[in-house]
Amino acid sequence: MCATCGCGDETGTRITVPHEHPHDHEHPHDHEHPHDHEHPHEHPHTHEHATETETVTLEQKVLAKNDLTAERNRGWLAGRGVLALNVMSSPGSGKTTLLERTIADIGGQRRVSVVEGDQETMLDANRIKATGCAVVQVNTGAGCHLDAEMMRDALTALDPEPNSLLFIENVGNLVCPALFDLGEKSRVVVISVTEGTDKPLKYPHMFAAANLVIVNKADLLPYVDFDVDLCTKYARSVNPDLQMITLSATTGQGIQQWYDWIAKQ
Ligand SMILES: Nc1nc2c(ncn2[C@@H]2O[C@H](COP(=O)(O)OP(=O)(O)OP(=O)(O)O)[C@@H](O)[C@H]2O)c(=O)[nH]1
Ligand SMILES: [Zn+2]
Ligand SMILES: [Zn+2]
Ligand SMILES: [Zn+2]
Ligand SMILES: [Zn+2]
Repeated sequence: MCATCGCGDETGTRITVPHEHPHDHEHPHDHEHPHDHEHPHEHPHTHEHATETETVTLEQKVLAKNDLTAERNRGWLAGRGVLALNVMSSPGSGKTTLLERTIADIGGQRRVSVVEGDQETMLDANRIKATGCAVVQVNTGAGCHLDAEMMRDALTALDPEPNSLLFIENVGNLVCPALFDLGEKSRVVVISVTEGTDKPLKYPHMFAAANLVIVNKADLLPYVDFDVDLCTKYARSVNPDLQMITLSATTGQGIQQWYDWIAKQ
């Protein structure tokens, strides 16, 4: 677990048992039933929440430092005319597969390089390397996201060519990566049709911070219960400006929309 973003820290955890009787907080029932509510309610108490306060302060400091480094990265990239796209998703939704095909299809027209993020292994970097593209792998160990310092070090190691295209494949995780600006131009979230229509509602921060959502594995739509229109509606309920593209990284159906989107960035 990662100490910086507070995952694994239980102070912010809420446990709510859904129950059937909508009430206005008067609780005039005579039985005892301890429960938590989704909505904020008063609980006047006199003890200090020292630990919570410290955690919040530390998190704010970490994020402020991250954002400063991210701005430096952004300047560094802009100075070279490098277009950086941060690609995020849950594990296995198809980020590396999409990048492999993208490099094969448009790598001839424009230089491409890749920063690969994973907790362990060089597997993804090796897959990208096999396409002939420059790549660095960032292994985060216990960490669940890339941060701006990792990005800075990766950029130094990669040294992308002026006016090239840089893909950042973030660690497979729909939660923490949303918090960390890396200095990228745009954020792309990949979800696949096997994950369920409700992902944008369950991981709203990720979708709120995105510029584009790719619904991948469209070739599997006939076999799974996934509603693209409803997913689009959910995604736009957390971020009305979201662009949505449905495609298949393996068959290539719909993929031209992705290349058109990149060309417009
Ligand atoms: N049917 C189908 N399978 C796909 C598609 N894209 C990827 N896959 C498969 O999904 C699996 C995971 O794909 P990856 O590209 O490794 O996923 P990833 O998002 O890079 O995974 P992590 O790096 O572990 O987060 C592989 O077995 C792919 O072949 C697609 O469009 N259709
Ligand atoms: Zn985490
Ligand atoms: Zn009640
Ligand atoms: Zn991958
Ligand atoms: Zn984290």
